[in-house]
Amino acid sequence: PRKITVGGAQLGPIQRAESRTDVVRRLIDLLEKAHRRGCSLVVFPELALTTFFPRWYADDIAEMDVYFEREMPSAETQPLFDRARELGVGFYLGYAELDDQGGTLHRYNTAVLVDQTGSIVGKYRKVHLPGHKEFDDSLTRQHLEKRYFEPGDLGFPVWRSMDGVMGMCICNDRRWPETWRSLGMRGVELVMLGYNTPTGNQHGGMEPPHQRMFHNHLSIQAGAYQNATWAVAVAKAGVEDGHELMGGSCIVSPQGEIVALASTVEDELIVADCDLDLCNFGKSTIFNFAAHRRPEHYKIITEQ
Ligand code: ING
Repeated sequence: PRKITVGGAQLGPIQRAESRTDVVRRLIDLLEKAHRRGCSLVVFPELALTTFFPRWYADDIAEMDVYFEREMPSAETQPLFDRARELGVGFYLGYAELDDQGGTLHRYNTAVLVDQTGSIVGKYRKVHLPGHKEFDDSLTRQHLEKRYFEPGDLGFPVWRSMDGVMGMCICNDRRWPETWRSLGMRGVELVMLGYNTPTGNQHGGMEPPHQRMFHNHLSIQAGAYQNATWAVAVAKAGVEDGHELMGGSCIVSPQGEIVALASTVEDELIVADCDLDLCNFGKSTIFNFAAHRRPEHYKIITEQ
């Protein structure tokens, strides 16, 4: 069987004042712990190098470029790549990407997949950006990803790596079935994703905490089950400068069952042995797309 031991490296809060160097130290500690527990792949959260800055408004978005990476690896993140290569552990890393395309700056909410040799196998840019673009004073909390990021322009690719078909998405993407099915159509066997999910809503209300966690796991379990794929979903959690993010990092099997679950809102490693061949059952029976899908009736899904 094609077994891969995967770690979900949940991060506790990153305060606005915290340096990348301090954060990279935390990432390396989690990576080394994962290696000690037999992992050959580790998933870090969305925007894993900085605080969740889209909660803050800046008139000139260039003010937020301090939270972006112009290159990956950068000087601050090189130690993580070096240590991962030494230990032979691949990883998913979420970060804010500043891409200079011939003098024009483009900003994306990005994740990279790095293999056990420390080289970048693939890049994904978040497609579903939640929230709003302008300051909205009717809200108790801002969520300005549409202000600081462009929608991803790379689609939902998969990469053959680590003896399987690997896919990535980011945070809000997990709530959209289109994300999972796009990856499923490409034969994905393990979807990695990081998230930063505020607990309070933007209208001052607090959904019952169990409801927010329920929707998180519901989305991931459904996506995994309906596309017969493993899913590793990893939070940045805890209170960042007074703003709370939920935890609930989990590893979900191709049958949609949670096989590993975080119990804290701090730096915490969860681990599971993922047998990629467990995907074969769903892909060859209930979710045998070639045998059962009727795309002639689905056109509406791609309409505006
Ligand atoms: N965060 C949230 C998420 O999709 C959100 C936005 C929060 C949507 C609560 C719905 C409910 O998990 C990001 N960064 O996408």
